[in-house]
Amino acid sequence: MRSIFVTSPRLPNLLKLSLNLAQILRSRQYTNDGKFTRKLETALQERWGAKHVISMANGTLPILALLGLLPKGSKVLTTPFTFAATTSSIVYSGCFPIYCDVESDSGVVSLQSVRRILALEKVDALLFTHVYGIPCPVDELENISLEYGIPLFFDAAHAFDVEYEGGSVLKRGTASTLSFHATKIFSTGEGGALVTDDPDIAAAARRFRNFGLQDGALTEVGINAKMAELPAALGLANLNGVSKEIRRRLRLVQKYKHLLSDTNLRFIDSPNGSYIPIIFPTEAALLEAVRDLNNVGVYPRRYFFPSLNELHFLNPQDLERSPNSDSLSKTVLCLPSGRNVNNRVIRIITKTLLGAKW
Ligand code: T4K
Repeated sequence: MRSIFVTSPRLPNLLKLSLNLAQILRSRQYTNDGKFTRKLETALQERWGAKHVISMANGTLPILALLGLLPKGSKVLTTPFTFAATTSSIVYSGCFPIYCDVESDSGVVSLQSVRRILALEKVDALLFTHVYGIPCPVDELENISLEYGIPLFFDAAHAFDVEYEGGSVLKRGTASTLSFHATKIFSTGEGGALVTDDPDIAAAARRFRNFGLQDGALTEVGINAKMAELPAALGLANLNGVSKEIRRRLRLVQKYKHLLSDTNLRFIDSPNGSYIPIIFPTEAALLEAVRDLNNVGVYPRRYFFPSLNELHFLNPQDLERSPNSDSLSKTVLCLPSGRNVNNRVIRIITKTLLGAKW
């Protein structure tokens, strides 16, 4: 069997992509707010009913753009069960991460933990991840954001097309960020975006991604975070297939669940199938299963390991421990969901898991 990785990108509409590429090459405009990046931004705005979608070169840059709005030294309440980019961006921006714990069954932020920390410490902003696309408790967090007068940012890297209370979850809070990396359900190769209804944040993000330039004049410190035309063209050729891809992945989950129903593995349900996470009873069981899967050429991934509060270079300031994040980071494994995962591959994976000695 060919190696099976945790994911693989869906192929774009090749005819559409070739036509897009030909246009870009003929126009000789490769970047700097070109036709295809603008077209992609408009398509995404319409898709989610969002006022502003600002494309960027990857999904880390929009987080940096938001944190750059805070004074240096700000304290940002966040969770340790997420990809390194969420916390690294806080540290990189000269701010301090303060961790609260997550829910034990989903990995999204625990409201009780947020409340406990806020009673102990003054924080300047909230940054929470919709882990595996599962919406955070958005309503309650918006109330907390209002009550404390602090911005609420969502790292929505996994939450493409996720709905919350009848609308896109990306429109909630002060702003959300997305990743369009090759491993995501919608991909531009590398890419990302900031989504907000706030015109001032949108304008600041546009200046941030273009060296701090506004209308040709340098107004502040910025960097180069622009998405180029080629990734935007790839995204536009991918966009029509995303809903189908989400449905395909959700069907895969049902098959995995069915074949593993007699085990004590617990599934975490991702609303858009961006990941297929399962929770093992112990870390030893997970490691055993990974070894057995690797032996048959299957490479699942430990998203997210370790719990980020354990990394000293990320300046952890734990006001309380994060037992649920610690436990999930040790016991969650994401199963393959890529295009090459067919019925035969699922049977091999589930048979291997069933046969493992854990
Ligand atoms: N916030 C959150 C919550 C995030 O999860 C992420 C990124 C970010 C922020 C930052 O967004 P970006 O700046 O990355 O846009 C991956 C991705 O690099 C990263 O985007 C993602 N989250 C993270 C969870 O996972 P790796 O190190 O696991 O990727 P890699 O290269 O090992 O790829 C995994 C598998 O995917 C490979 O075994 C094969 C397959 N693959 C990979 C690539 C790159 C392909 O089939 N094609 C490809 O081009 O980090």
